[in-house]
Amino acid sequence: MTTFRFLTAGESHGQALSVIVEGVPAGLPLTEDYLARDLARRQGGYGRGGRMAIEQDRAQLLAGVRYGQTLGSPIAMLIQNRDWANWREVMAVASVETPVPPVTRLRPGHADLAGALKYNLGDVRPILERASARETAARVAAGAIARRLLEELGVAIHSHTLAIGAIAAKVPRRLDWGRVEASPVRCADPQAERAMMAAIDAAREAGDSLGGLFEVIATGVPPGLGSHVHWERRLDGRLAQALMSINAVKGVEIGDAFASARQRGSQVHDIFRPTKADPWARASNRAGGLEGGISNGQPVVVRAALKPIPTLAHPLPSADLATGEVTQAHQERSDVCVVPAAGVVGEAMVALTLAAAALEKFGGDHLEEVCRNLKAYLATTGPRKGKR
Ligand code: EPS
Repeated sequence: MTTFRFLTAGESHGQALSVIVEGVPAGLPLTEDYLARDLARRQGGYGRGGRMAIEQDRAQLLAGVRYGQTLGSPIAMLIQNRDWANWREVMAVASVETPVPPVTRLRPGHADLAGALKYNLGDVRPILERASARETAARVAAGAIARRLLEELGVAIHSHTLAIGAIAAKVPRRLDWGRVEASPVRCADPQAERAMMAAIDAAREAGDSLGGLFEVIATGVPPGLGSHVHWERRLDGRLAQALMSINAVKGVEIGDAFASARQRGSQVHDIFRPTKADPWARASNRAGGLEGGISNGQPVVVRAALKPIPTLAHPLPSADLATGEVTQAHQERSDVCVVPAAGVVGEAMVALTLAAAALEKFGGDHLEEVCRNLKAYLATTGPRKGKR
């Protein structure tokens, strides 16, 4: 059986990011323009730094697609780093006569120290280049392919900003995704949006950074993805890992997990309220569409908490990697707040996880086969009518 998987390569200021996505069924319509949409969404968001004015991310499809359709072979993509032109010496592939001075001032909160110790380095440059969230551009390109596949299966994935710093959004009952997409902070609440932008301005002025919370919602997810039978097949665990792997994410929540922990079972669990259209309809979705590590047919709802990014214009007290002496942390051009962009990356990671789980259940070599398998399965998901 082919497993749906992907692998990225690339340093933040190297020549390019590259991605290979494997296990995509043949016959899926796919274009570079489709991928460009999510890449542009990830580049946006109030609070980004100067780098985003340089980059114009576009994933070039190098292999695995012909005449606008996937072939079933591995798909290879390349995203050029425009900024590479300014980093040719620092990030030269071949050895150079006079290497640039090493970066030794450690940034608290960054991978600098742990990475340098682990890889036996006297320069944190090789660590920070790959630890950089630039890599998430490659994930978003891979995630767009997963999204394209999921669209064919009736699944839609959106995200929005719940909080930036101490500013929390009032989430309306019905989310207007058009409003979210038009919002500079990807927030559904106009009042919170203004306060969030002001908070970002204030942090920028103070040479500081801000974290926050985003939520990803996947609708149309069929029941039965993931499994209760082994810990690593549980879809909630797989989604948690996928989200936790996003740079700066330090917390993940499925549905209303943290609020539910403070309540009684009778207030938490989603009671059944059958309708004509759906015998398994629920009165609420506090479980975030997952029970027993399996999707239950309700929207999948996951949230992630980002710490404020650790590169600060007013650097924190730190230590020097070479001498161990107290110094100020390294300062590079950076972003002030990446929560809006992280939501788009979150969508990609959810898409990649759901696509893998969907292909495990409905997998086939061609899209038509996958759709046929899904349709046949859905025909069996009604009330059991005496079935044992
Ligand atoms: C990042 C630092 C900044 C960000 C970068 C992540 O880049 P630079 O050091 O070139 O100014 O803009 O994010 C991206 C380049 C991107 O595409 O998201 C970091 O240190 O993690």
